[in-house]
Amino acid sequence: MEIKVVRKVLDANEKMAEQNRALFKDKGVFVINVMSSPGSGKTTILERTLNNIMPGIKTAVIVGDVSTTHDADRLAKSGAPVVQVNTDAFGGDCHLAAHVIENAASQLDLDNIDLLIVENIGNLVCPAEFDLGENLKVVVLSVTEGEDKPVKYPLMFRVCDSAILNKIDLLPYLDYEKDLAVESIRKIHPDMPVFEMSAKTGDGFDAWTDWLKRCVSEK
Ligand SMILES: Nc1nc2c(ncn2[C@@H]2O[C@H](COP(=O)(O)OP(=O)(O)O)[C@@H](O)[C@H]2O)c(=O)[nH]1
Ligand SMILES: [Mg+2]
Repeated sequence: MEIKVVRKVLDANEKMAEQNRALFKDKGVFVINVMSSPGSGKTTILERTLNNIMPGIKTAVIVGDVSTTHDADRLAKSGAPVVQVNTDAFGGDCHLAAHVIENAASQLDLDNIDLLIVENIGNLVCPAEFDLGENLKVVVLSVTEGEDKPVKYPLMFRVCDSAILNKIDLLPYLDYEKDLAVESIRKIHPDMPVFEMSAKTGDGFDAWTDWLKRCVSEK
């Protein structure tokens, strides 16, 4: 019984995601969905990404959190239009769903946007199950989270199109085996691009934005 209920929720989400995909395609908007556990650096990466790709690429952001507008406030400083979604208004969901994106996107001038970035709610489990109608999914893993997270949360790493290994500036202070982390990602998703970077120092950042720019230009 419980499985049927979950199935229905996911089927309804899939329908809405297809509608979103058609709308974004019609409007010529490329959409990426950035996911990770809380604190791995999504907002910091996006702050630097927006500074790097704008104004060349007209970008907007939808950011999800259970509560507060902290991330939207940080990202709005770039000048990009930002819509904050707080899920505590509807039960504190731990992920963004397609109907939430549809609603948030209706507050944006899609005719004037090339790239829409979604910062999902910090969680390595639920967001992986919800298609939003995006073109690409990106997972961020930071070096303070342990090398084994990809094999512990395989669905996230399977469904994503690229991975960012963030906070490499901290490696000298940790017993973290970076190669083991990359190997752990490759075990789940053998040919996925992995961008090793520090969003704090900017080290390794260009490979990520070059890839993103290429994806947007090839849309
Ligand atoms: N040392 C270091 N800290 C970082 C880096 N990226 C983010 N942080 C810090 O990690 C914390 C969480 O970052 P935030 O961007 O809010 O993560 P989010 O919850 O995934 O959006 C903040 O204190 C950031 O300053 C990085 O590359 N290196
Ligand atoms: Mg954030």
